[in-house]
Amino acid sequence: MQTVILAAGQGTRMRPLTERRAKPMLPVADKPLAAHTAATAVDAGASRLIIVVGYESEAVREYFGEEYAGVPVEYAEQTEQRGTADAVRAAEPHLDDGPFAVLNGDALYDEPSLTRLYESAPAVGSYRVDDPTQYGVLYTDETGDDTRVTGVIEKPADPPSNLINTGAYVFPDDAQAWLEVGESERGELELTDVLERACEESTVTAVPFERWLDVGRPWELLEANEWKVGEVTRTLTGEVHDDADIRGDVVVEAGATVDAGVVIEGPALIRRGATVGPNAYIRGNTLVAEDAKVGHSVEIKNSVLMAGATVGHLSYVGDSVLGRDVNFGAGTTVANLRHDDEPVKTPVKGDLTSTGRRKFGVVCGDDVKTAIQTSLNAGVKLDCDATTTLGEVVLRDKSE
Ligand code: TTP
Repeated sequence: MQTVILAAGQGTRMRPLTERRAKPMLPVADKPLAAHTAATAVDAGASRLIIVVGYESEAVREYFGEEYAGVPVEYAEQTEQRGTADAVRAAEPHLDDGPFAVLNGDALYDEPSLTRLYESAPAVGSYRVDDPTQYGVLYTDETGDDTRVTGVIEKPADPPSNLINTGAYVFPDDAQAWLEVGESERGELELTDVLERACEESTVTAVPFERWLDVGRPWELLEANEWKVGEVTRTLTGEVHDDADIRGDVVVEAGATVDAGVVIEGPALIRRGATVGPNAYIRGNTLVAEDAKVGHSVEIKNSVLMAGATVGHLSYVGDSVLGRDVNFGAGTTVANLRHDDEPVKTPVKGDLTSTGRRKFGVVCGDDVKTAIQTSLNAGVKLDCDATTTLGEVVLRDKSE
């Protein structure tokens, strides 16, 4: 099945992590987010990939090259990010005759569900949630058959079902001619209008997905890593000191070093070139990416340290994302819990938004540097290159 992967978006809700890279290139366990999408698609039956790129596209092209997971890869450039239908229209000249799949390059899917989607064309992946009001919700057949989709509605106050649209589709051949859609209420050219047309012209099946994650906001990058780091199996190929205590499913890649006195509780992934310790404590669901450093008396829990990030000494980092080459001064401490036990909130494009998480720490863009004894409040975001002074208490998002 020819498969279009959408990876041109600007990822504005993911700022500051997407200031210098496309969202699909954010690290999730051992590869970029979109590489999980692509690998799962190939396992499910994708025979060729057409990746739609736009924002920060060079790194995407460089990573995937001309072949990925044994199938050929082509690229379509979407010059202006006008919406998902416009993105597929950019890919249309690359499509052969026949049905085609479309997947979001910023979502994780489980392989058995995606295989069922590919086998059920035309079809849309659905996911059952308790409260669908903030999603695209599927109308299903009025006879009570919830496998036949008859339409879709965005963020309805009164949802017609609790099946939401995962943004994974297999469209019929004819849909290649339906990509010219009008602007939606929010001013975008939307693929859901093409889905509506497919529902009118053919029988579209809703394929229930067992697992699915849309990665749009910073805490969802933590959830993506909880999923994929959670799947690693114990492999200690790197240099692990005899006096280190490695518990459970931990991967220490070749070229990584774990020094004396370190305790690592799995699942955790320590990538090549990274150094941990002496005397550091890494707790579950943590990714320490390439060349990152976790030093003496540092505790890291449920966090992502991107490539080259350094937490040198005497610091605590919990439920946080540290961008590329971030450097935390000694004694930098992250708060990740409110005293009232309410979910931590953080601004997303200016609107204070609940993360839905009781524990959430901080998000640092690339090259942030904190001075010694910095205290960072739960939910705070620091833009790329931001710095703090000695003993600074950061209570709100910081841009410089
Ligand atoms: P969104 O998550 O709606 O958009 P985005 O990735 O730009 O993020 P944000 O809203 O935070 O700015 O997009 C869904 C998928 O479609 C995602 O994989 C990106 C892709 N996309 C395009 O390829 N082109 C586009 O014009 C748009 C809007 C999205």
